Parts: sequence; C-alpha cells; structure tokens
Amino acid sequence: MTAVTDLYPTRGAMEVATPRVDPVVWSDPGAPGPLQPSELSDFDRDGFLAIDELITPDEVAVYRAELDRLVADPDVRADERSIIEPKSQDVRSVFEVHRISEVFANLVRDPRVVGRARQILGSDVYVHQSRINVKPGFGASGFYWHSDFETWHAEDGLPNMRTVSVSIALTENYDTNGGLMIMPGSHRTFLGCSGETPKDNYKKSLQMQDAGTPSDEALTGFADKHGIKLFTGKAGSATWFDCNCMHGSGDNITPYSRSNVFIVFNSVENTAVEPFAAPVPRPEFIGARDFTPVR
Ligand code: 6CS
Ligand code: FE
Repeated sequence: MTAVTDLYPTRGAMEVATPRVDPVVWSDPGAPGPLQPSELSDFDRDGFLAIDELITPDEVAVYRAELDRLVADPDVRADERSIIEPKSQDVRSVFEVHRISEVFANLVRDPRVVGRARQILGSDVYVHQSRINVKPGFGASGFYWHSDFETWHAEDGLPNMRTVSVSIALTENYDTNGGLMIMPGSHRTFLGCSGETPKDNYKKSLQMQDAGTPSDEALTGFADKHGIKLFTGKAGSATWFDCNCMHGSGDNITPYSRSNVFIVFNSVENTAVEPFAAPVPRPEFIGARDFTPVR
C-alpha cells in the first residue's frame, strides 16, 4: 500500500495549527439533493447547519421508544459497544446503533438524512460511526472541547476532511441541559494536539477525552476569533456539522435528558487507512472498516 500523506499532523511534541486544505462542501454548486444552495453556502462558511425539523414528532416518538428499549436491554448494556456513565452507572452511549437496531438503520438510509450527507460530501457515503447519546439528567457529564476529525485522523486513519456528522435531537435541547456548542468557522483550521496517543485510549476517551485535547491558550484564541454557538431545538431538530469543527458540550445537571442519535458519514473516497498517530486502529464499532455505501 502506498504511504498516504499526512496532511494534518497531530499528537507530536508540540501543538501545531495547520490551515485546512480540503473543501468543506465537496459537491458542485447546484448538485441535486435536499439542501438548498444557501444552506450549503452557510455550511461552508460556518461548518454547521441547523435544521428545525428533520424528522416529525411522530417519528421522534418511534426513535425515542427504540432508544428506551435499547437502554433497558441488559444484553445491550453488557455489550462492549455501550458506554456507561462512571458516576451514575447509567448507559451514556450505545455505539454502532445502526447495526444493533433496524429502526436506527432505517434512519441512516432515510433520504432526508443520507441525501444531505451525499450532497455535502459529493459522493456515496458509508457510516464511519453511529451512536445514541442518552445524556440523562442529574449529572451526565459533557464532552470537553475537541475536533472529531483530530481523533478520526489520528486513531481511525481518515486521511481527509470529507466526513460529516448529524446530531438528531430525540429530546428537547434546552439552553440548560448540556447542549452542543460549536465555534463557528473553526473547521477551517486543524489544531494538531500535543501528546502521544496512549494504548487503548478509546476505553477512557469516550468517557473523558485526554489525548487530542487542545490547550487553554489555543482554545482561548479560537473562542476569541470565532465565538461560541450553543445549539438548542425541539426533539426532531438536527445539527449537521463538519468533522473539524471545534465543539463540546457541558454537563447536564437538570432533570431533563438530552438524548440524540449521532451519525457520522464518511465519503467512500476517504476510506480509513492506518492511523496517523496511534499504534493500532480503534475497534470497528467506533471507526468502521466496512466501507459499504449506504443504499
Ligand atoms: O472519539 C470519537 O469518535 C467520539 N468522541 C467524541 C467526543 N465526539 C466524536 C465521537 O463520537
Ligand atoms: Fe465530538
């Protein structure tokens, strides 16, 4: 296999910023799909796009019921693909939910979902990662600031920034219950983090990320330059965001859970190779190695 150029060095001795060389929107202007040209240009500029109602309230009820069923299933809870909240021992996330559940598999191939991903990535797509995040009330912890691509490049071996995530709210996202925060425009700078990837890093990073965490100085610079946007919305709303957005979420100490389904689409032109900054790839339930396009 020919060596793949590492366009985005990370996890070396020093933190280093690299300007993005990849496009944000890979399709040609006017390419067919559910997104309007103005939505694509907003996504290109900001690195995200909020949709007020991607799925209807009736559909939300179906997915909420499926989430509740999965979370209550002892076999799912015991599965290595389930991440448990360290404090409450509640289920925090269930990975590869599109393989575990036919209901969520249908959501992935819904044209309103996969059609938008294809339009942004300008190609057929496959699921790099899927998960349901329960984020129960009364103390579920958030995710510190990070770029997903930094991890997916370093540990899963994705070469280019041709990957898009969608977070579909299954409960109301208030401004108080630990919502997603993104720094608008941060997707155009890759922040390579300092510090090598520990062995089996995923066993810790999916509860509390350490390797791949930006410095306070870098985050202050990003926040001063880009600002911070908090995403709120009703159940059924969705946030599409580029793989390299600097984002995070706070703890949820309210009584109201902030549950979502999170699907990561990668272009079939950007399939995973060897990790760029880790000894071995993460398990396939976190970083897929089956590149079968979504049909
Ligand atoms: O490491 C990952 O792949 C996951 N971690 C976070 C905090 N966001 C992206 C992704 O789900
Ligand atoms: Fe993330």
